Amino acid sequence: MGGGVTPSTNPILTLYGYWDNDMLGTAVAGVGDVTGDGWPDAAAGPYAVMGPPPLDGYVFILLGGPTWGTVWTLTANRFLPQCDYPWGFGQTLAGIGDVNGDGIGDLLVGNPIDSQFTTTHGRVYLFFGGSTLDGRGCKDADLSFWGSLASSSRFGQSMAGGE
Ligand SMILES: [Ca+2]
Ligand SMILES: [Ca+2]
Repeated sequence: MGGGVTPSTNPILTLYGYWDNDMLGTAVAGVGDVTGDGWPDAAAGPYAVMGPPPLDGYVFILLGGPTWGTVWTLTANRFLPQCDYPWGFGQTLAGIGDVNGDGIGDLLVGNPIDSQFTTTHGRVYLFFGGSTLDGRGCKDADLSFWGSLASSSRFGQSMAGGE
């Protein structure tokens, strides 16, 4: 017999996907403090979403600290500018530390199946963290990057961050 920890049968928090069969949990990551309150946060995303409008792909951000259990949402919407192929938004995630120097951690959200230019080139969105992160959409990303349009590169299929 090894180990001294008995797995809990009562999870602290259970999240369910926004739509049936969206496979929430395809991406799960500790992302550092992206809300700016000093407590580390976590994030989860689905595999792919083809829900009824207005919400397509999404990311749930689970706030750490005293507000544990609070969930913020980043969304993608096929009818908004820059969101023409939103279904894989949130398929990959990474907290990347504070890349813009404002003292708050920042977040990458991948959509490796973005195909709006006919190939599955993929796209990665950068969101600067902070108190206004909740409710932002892919059109509100601070920066975004496409993979090569010449091939099905699936840019953003794998991402890693650091502090
Ligand atoms: Ca936080
Ligand atoms: Ca920052």
